[in-house]
Amino acid sequence: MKALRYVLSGKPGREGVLPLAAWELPELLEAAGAGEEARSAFEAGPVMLQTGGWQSWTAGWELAPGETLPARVRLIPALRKMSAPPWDCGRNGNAPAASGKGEAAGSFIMYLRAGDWYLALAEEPDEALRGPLCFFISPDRRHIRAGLYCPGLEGGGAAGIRIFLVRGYFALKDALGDLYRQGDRFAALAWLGKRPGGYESWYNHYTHINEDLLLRDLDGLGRTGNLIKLRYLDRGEPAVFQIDDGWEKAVGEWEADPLRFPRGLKPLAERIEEAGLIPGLWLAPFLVTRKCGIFRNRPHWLLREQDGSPVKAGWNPHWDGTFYCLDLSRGDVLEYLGALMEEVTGRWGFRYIKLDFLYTAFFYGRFASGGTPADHYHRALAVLESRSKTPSGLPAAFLGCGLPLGPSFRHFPLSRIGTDTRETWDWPLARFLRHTGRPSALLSLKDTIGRSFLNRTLFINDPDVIFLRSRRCALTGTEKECIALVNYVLAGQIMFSDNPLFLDGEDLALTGRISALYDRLEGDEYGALPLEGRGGKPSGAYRLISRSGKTGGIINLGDRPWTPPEPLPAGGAWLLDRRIPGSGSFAPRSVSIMVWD
Ligand code: 9PG
Repeated sequence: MKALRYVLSGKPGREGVLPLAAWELPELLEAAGAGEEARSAFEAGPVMLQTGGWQSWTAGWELAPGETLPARVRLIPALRKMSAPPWDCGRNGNAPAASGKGEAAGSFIMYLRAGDWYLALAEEPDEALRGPLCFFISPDRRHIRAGLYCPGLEGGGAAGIRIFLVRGYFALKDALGDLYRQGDRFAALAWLGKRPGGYESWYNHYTHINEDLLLRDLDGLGRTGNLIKLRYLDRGEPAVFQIDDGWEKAVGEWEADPLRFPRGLKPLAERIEEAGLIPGLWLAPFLVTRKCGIFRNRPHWLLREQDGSPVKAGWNPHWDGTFYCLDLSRGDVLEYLGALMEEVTGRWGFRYIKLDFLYTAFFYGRFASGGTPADHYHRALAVLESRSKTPSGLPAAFLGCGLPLGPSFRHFPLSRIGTDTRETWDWPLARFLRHTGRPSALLSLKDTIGRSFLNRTLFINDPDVIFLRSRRCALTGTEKECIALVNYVLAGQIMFSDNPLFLDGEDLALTGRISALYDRLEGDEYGALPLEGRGGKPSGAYRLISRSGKTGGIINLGDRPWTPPEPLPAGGAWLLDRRIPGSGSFAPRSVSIMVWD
């Protein structure tokens, strides 16, 4: 493993990026100590690229040779701010960009893969974090530049990059696990159980929540044969009941909406505790919308562009469109954040806090006290995390979401690693807009697979929820099964957002079957590797592998049946067989699993 260290000097250039290094692929292979076999694998190709991804909702899957992500979204440019890195967004979302034409943008940990060889470039974990680190990879994957996103840097500090070559998916996980291990990074979350999980309100009600509805859901969880009852409540495992977006007066005004929650949230948190669950709450602490009091009464708290207009942080149809972010360099803003957490955890008693839209801290603007976004982010998180005890002295856990992965892995070992899922396979309108961070079951699965190498090495990966319901859900049984199993084997948290009282006989039968499969699959570690289709193009199918080698299979996310060029190794028995009867092809949008004992 080669360690490179850069002392930071000079001023960051265009879009806030300070150039660090540029290499040709053979130089990197050399630095990583590649032998003849690895070199020829990269020479022969195809070379797949994992960009690492800037934040939870940035595309996290491997890109094929020449493949790039759209440089623009259509119609609503601010949407791009919710997936592309700030150094590639410009002021409105669409360009200018630090990436050159056709270059793919990476961040934090990236790798190039040729067959089972992984050439990885990873941010040095022990350096003072001034970054994030950004990578720019040419379409032919032979030219790679590295830089540090640090607009406002006045000099000082250092950055480091580790370069290494490993063979095999699990060797990659082990190398990263060793590199980023700081004691047992997940020990503090042990009280959430072996696999954190539970109920959240988002996909059941979206923003349309109120006290009665949530109490009905809470009560329902204990009364039907739903997944949370089967796997958590009946087994004495801790389970979360998390209230998502919709409880607040406005995004940026974190008081309970008096019409929906006339008694406030404290009584609700108490009821959740009484029911034996862990009360959880969603917050986007760095955001402001036009509807919130801060926007009107404390306009000086908003981060602003040089011309004084508020920095756009994204666009959300559930709120009032464009939203903005706070100036985290201000002492009074940090005090506000501290007081907010004091309220939520210290007084109301929530102890599973979903902190969302954290990437917004990295937009650059006229910071009141200078400095870089990273400086202010780490300080703001320290404030949020310091108020993390309930009135009875219990610790709170945080779930990071929409979070920049590199700057956050130390703070949020439990984090979302992909886009939002959806109760439809994809979302054609958002796809038309070219929004790669769109809510979509398909994209969420691609992220869960693509970022599985981070699961239990850097994060307990939250893949977003699974669906087992048929009401208000357009997913087929095979699709639901595929999501439920992929999320289980390749990520680390299982959340559920169905109405427990509206599950019909078929839903409960599916639930029972999935739970039994979970039992069978427990205790091993899994990965999934993209399979090539015709002409080296991605086929949409993946080979499922396990560390023990005893379990494997095929995940087919494609819309067509997929025929493997060669059969799975002989001697196995199907645990789940989704081949199309009479043909050797795997059904579209399905997972099939085989075991070899
Ligand atoms: C609440 C939601 C849920 C969800 C979060 C986050 O890019 N987008 O269009 C986009 C829409 C919604 C969104 C993220 C991105 O959802 O991930 O779990 O908490 O906020 O508003």
